Amino acid sequence: MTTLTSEELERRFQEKIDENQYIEPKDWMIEKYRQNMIRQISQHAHSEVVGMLPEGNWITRAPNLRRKVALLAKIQDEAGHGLYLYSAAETLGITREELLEQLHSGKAKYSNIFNYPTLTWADIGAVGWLVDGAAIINQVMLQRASYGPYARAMVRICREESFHQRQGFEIMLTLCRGNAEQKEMAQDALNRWWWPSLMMFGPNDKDSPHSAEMAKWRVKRETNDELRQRFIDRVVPQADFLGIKIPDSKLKWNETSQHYDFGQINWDEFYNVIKGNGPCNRERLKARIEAHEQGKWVRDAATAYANKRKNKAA
Ligand code: FAQ
Repeated sequence: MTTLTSEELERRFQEKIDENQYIEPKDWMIEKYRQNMIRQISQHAHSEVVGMLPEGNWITRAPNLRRKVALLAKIQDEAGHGLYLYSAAETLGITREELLEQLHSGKAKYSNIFNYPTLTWADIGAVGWLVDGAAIINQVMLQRASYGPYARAMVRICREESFHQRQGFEIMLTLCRGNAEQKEMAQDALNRWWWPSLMMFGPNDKDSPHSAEMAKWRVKRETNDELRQRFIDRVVPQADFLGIKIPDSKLKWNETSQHYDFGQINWDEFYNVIKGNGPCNRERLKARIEAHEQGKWVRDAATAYANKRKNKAA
């Protein structure tokens, strides 16, 4: 049996990626790739789970039964996304307990967007329309990410997110076709969610430390700025259709580039939020930790039941 040198293993690893083959859990991989996949997949999982909180806030106050059922279903989908993604991260050799510990201790990040409050029912429309809309644009790309379990999880997640996006847009449409006060609520939600949604794509390419490696490993097949631009180009006509105004005085169609030009993103706000100082960071982490503690009896019961079955089978 020939033993491959680490250079040879690295060369074969990169070749596989360049040929668009998936890297699977049992395959040899560069340690830095493994660590970065754990970072990204777990942050993504945490985002799905923390992302349930701002919407959960409105389940009891949804304006009618149909809205309540759709919102409940959407939030349950997000829980499911979190679970697929935690499972995908676990295939890289980290345990669920370690992943949760990283979230609860504040070591692991989750998306900036979930640190903003949902103040009115229109915010539920804006979250579906803009937040899920941004998530889909990023995740459609990730369906072709080089790590097999992550890419496959993305396929189902994208299908569900597209229902979420339409659910949000329909809420916005209903409000915009309603009375003046309802339309004002929709406009106010757009004003507050627009800029944080643009930040979801991450820093500008020139300030994105992980982009070069993630592109080389074909996790990122498009850059933060390219995806952000696609989102803007897609959403502006939708806002026009709704009859509400995107809060950016610099927003303008550019005939030459065939894209919308847009104003400066407040990156100080972004870094402040992801460092833990956004409007709701503390509240979100507190809610997650409490939910984890209150769920201990369920985990204990499931473990006791699994042990009982194992002992019976032995
Ligand atoms: N929020 O070098 P880059 C959803 C951090 S799912 C917080 O560009 P990268 C569904 C980044 O981690 C939404 N932190 O990093 C839903 C890094 O810090 P680190 C979640 C951010 O990884 C809807 C530093 O900045 N989606 O919404 C953010 O190459 C409604 C430098 O950045 C995903 O997680 C941010 N937005 O690119 C659920 C998608 N952006 O780790 C409920 C998967 C950057 O060194 C309700 N993730 N940072 O400490 C990705 O595609 C990438 O990780 C990016 C960032 C594009 C987010």
